[in-house]
Amino acid sequence: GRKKPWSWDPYLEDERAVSAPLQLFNEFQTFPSSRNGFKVGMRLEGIDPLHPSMFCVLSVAEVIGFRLRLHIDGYSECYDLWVNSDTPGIKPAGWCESTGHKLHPPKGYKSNEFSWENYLESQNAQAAPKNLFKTQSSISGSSSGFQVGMKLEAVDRKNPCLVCVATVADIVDNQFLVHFDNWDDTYDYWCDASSPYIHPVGWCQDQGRPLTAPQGHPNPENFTWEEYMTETSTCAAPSQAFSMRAAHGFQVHMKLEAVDRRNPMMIRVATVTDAEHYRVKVHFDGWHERFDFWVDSDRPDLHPVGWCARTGHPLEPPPT
Ligand code: MLZ
Repeated sequence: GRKKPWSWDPYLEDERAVSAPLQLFNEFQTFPSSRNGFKVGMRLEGIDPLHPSMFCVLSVAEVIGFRLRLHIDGYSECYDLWVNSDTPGIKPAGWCESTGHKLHPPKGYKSNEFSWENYLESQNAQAAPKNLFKTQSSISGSSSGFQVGMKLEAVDRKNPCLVCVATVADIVDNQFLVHFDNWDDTYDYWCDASSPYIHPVGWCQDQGRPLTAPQGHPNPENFTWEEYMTETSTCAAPSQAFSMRAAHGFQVHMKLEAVDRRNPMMIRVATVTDAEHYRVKVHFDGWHERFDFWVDSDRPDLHPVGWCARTGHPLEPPPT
């Protein structure tokens, strides 16, 4: 006979499981209020995830439901990235120029010889219309207090036991780019004032924790902020600007839909199997525990039960 398609309701009943309540998800995780209007071939600008300080020329390579596969023009497909169509990391063609950001041109073009007009013509392509991009809901002053060049102490997300000397390197809407002094941009990350990974100057000292000095500092053991900020003529981000968010409310056993990081085209049936203040451990139902992973609870690749059905994306049921 024909197999009934998999669906959440009977599964939750059989498993005696609960779905993670909607209010635990943020605006980039919950059911979207807009449609995905992007079409394959459209061009746009956006952040290169491997170099978060760089804005690149992107093209829409695939559209599935609310999600997009983006290709970095001129580079290998292995750098393609999947995003939700409301990600703040993508901007319309011309955004860099109008906001004073450097646009990294497609491979083979020099920065000074790239123009959107000529490029679109040569590619016989269309720029993604501006109205397809989510406009920042919050007033763009909500990174208030943070300014480019200000210093802070930040967790190195690639080496999470290190808190390091860092600088606000860029600000877009209510997000800012954390850069580690004298390191390359592969450690950079975007966050907002409520991130639990950033602290004001002096935090490590107050906490009795070691602070990692800038790379190449002549005397890292005896680093002092006062000397360093004098030498570099910089100032500290004001401590009132930091507004660490409350811990998430996810609990063990709650069900959700999560992007498979090994194959980010797929969204799978998943369960929270452990939790910390700002992270959850995600297990893919029916898969071996070795595929479990810890992730920040606010990542836009975690979604409430029903998100795939609502947005027209396939959901991978547990293997039987
Ligand atoms: N083991 C690494 C640490 C890098 C830390 C960078 N922090 C911003 C290395 O030395 O490459």
